[in-house]
Amino acid sequence: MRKITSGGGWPAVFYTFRKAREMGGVFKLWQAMRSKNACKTCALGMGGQKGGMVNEVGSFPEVCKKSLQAMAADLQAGIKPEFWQKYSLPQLKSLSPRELEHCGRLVEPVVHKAGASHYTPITWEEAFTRIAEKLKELSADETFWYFSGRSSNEAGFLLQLFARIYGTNNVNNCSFYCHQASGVGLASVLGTGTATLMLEDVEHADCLFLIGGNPASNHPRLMSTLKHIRRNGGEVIVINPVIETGLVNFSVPSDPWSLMFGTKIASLYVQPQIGGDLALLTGIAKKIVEMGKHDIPFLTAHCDGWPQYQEHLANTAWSEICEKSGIGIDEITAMAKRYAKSKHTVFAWTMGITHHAHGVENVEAIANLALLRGMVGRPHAGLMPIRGHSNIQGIGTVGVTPKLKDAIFERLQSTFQIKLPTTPGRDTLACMEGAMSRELKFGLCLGGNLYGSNPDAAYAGKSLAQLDQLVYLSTTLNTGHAHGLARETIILPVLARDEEPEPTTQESMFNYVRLSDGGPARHAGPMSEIHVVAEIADRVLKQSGPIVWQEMKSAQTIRETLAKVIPGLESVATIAQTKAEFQIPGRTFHTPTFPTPSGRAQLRTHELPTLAGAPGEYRLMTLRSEGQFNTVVYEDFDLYRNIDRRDVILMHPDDLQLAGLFEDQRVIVKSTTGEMQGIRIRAFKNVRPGNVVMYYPEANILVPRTVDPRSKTPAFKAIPVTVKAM
Ligand SMILES: Nc1nc2c(c(=O)[nH]1)N[C@H]1C(S)=C(S)[C@@H](COP(=O)(O)OP(=O)(O)OC[C@H]3O[C@@H](n4cnc5c(=O)[nH]c(N)nc54)[C@H](O)[C@@H]3O)O[C@H]1N2
Ligand SMILES: Nc1nc2c(c(=O)[nH]1)N[C@H]1C(S)=C(S)[C@@H](COP(=O)(O)OP(=O)(O)OC[C@H]3O[C@@H](n4cnc5c(=O)[nH]c(N)nc54)[C@H](O)[C@@H]3O)O[C@H]1N2
Ligand SMILES: [Mo]
Repeated sequence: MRKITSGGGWPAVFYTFRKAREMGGVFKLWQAMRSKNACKTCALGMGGQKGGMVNEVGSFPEVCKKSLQAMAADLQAGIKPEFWQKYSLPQLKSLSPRELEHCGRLVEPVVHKAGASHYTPITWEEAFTRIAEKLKELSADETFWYFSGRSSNEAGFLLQLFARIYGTNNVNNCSFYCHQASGVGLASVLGTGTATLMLEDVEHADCLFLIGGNPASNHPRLMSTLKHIRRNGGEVIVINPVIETGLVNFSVPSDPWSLMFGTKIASLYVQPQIGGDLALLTGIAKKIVEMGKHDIPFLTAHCDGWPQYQEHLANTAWSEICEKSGIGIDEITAMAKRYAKSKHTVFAWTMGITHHAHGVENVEAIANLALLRGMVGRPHAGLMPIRGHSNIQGIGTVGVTPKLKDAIFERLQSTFQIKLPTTPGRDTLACMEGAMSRELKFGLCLGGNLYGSNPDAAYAGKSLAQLDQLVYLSTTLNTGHAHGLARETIILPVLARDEEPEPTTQESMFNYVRLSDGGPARHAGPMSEIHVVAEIADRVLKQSGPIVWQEMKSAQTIRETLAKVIPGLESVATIAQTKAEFQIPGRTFHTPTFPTPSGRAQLRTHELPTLAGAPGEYRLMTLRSEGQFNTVVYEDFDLYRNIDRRDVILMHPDDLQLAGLFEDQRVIVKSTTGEMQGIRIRAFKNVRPGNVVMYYPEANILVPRTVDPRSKTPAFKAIPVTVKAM
């Protein structure tokens, strides 16, 4: 097999043509990809009214493999009615995530009752009746409502509105397993929960810290921005326990020179221990202060807590920093020197930062480091959580959180003369626990794979099994539909974004609201998410004050409501007519005034956490391969890491030698939560010794339900495990 030395490049280009052939020709794929709909994969923000494959600064063509895969999945044929008779539940359970995804598009509602051997197709009418009857029978706080981040603002808003008027705040989204720590950490320091800058700012930065993320696979279109920074002589400093090939060298497919010769991405690559970032970030800050390169006028004029932070840095010993990060003083100095030279620094991060029991503190430490040199509140610099799902940010903006923002709560109550519930809502894991204890009896999932994304997979399966009824609104089959079953499980097939009968809106990670045109339905059976929600609400509530639920089937009517109640979304009322996509006001900070009570940023200080794991254990991170989108696996091969299969553990050759283990050996991997037998070893020199890697979602059997107390996000990336020969 040819060794991959660069991310992107020809493999990505060949892949495009191969996919195009499978999907009925280059023209069909091109048409689908160029339609005016926001891209379906990550939250970098592509498409919308500028047309598919165009980013927010207008550069084209920005293609990525994942957007092709997602499109290909939606272009699949419908699952035939015979399928449900042919495949029994045990058979569905034996299918891999990839096989389930490739069964085809869901086109008719189906139901499964505990003990039955098969799912059975039912009519929409029957499905709605069953759901409405159950909801009428239960009290509202016995239900929960989980949202993934692919649905539109309109669908997300409508469903959370229904859940609240029905009477519960058990409304949450997959952020609790994703970027919640970013929102909480940014809010605690700056009073805002999202990126402080725009894509254009990033393009002009002269230094970018990329911490705990693998955008070469997960946000490929960010790579052209990183390339741009390097070409302009800027620095890209990568902090990651794994050397990701695509972050060393990447061939940007849309750039002929880069495609031929590749572009060096990282100018400095630092490999801390898993979970060592907080110590490392503190170390860089300490060094900056020792070098006298901090911005005292900025710190005194625009920040609170500088004296305490200064004292904390001075009192934290270098020995502790080096031990708890795994990085020596020389490397920390090299990073600090580069940062000290920069005039415009951007700090970007992903799951390597948030998936820890100290995820919020990690984010606060990043914000501290940026504030130390006044890199927030000026153009071409700032903080950038690289978001996951394509509309995860919009889903949060429109109120899909247990606690509504005060302004939204008040506006909803006064606009509609309704009374909203005030009992605290549960976060995602708390809903799973509520299901286990039978406090919760009903769940509805607007997309996603709640079972597959959960820590402690065995627990997740058991807890969902306690529910009376679980309803999934899905486009394709996933492991949740086979392993995450309640006493009664109903799957409702829905339309994808580019099949919606009316335009819908989405928000990118740069706070930019896009308009998707929708398009013709590819199959007769699926229904628009908005229609499904309105039908259920109509049967349960009929009318709530002035809200007639049947009328809420119109995306335009919902947008008019959004404009009235969601601060910053005023112009969505007319966006379908004006086509004017826009930046949400008040979220981009080009001047150093922040939405905190004092208008100043709040520096935070932290104890440095000890590294996870005892002697004889390794620290395990669970992550994504090149060929998957979350729990959906498109192909088993992990291209850039050059790993041929998924039932593997990646270990450094030195660790293998020390433990007397060898390549391809079958081992038992064990954590306090679970064990996996027959896992194969892959020697992987790119991981820092002492740390090991496995693929999510398969490895979720091993992930404990330990959460960061502030964000409620599980520590998916720092799991102590033992590895023993079988
Ligand atoms: N192709 C594709 N694109 C996606 C997704 C997908 O599954 N596939 N998922 C989408 C979603 S929802 C999300 S949230 C994002 C996820 O995007 P990423 O966060 O890039 O995804 P992960 O695979 O979880 O990768 C985490 C990276 O963090 C590193 N890491 C692990 N532990 C640590 C640590 O302790 N410190 C540091 N500094 N680094 C660490 C790992 O080595 C790895 O490179 O991508 C989005 N885009
Ligand atoms: N161990 C471990 N666990 C993790 C992570 C990790 O890194 N390690 N990452 C976590 C993260 S960052 C996240 S975001 C979660 C992911 O959590 P989720 O968002 O819950 O999971 P996905 O796999 O993205 O959901 C995919 C399913 O969504 C459905 N779908 C796709 N498009 C649409 C649509 O347009 N409408 C509707 N209604 N449905 C649609 C399809 O049926 C598909 O099977 O997992 C988390 N879990
Ligand atoms: Mo995510």
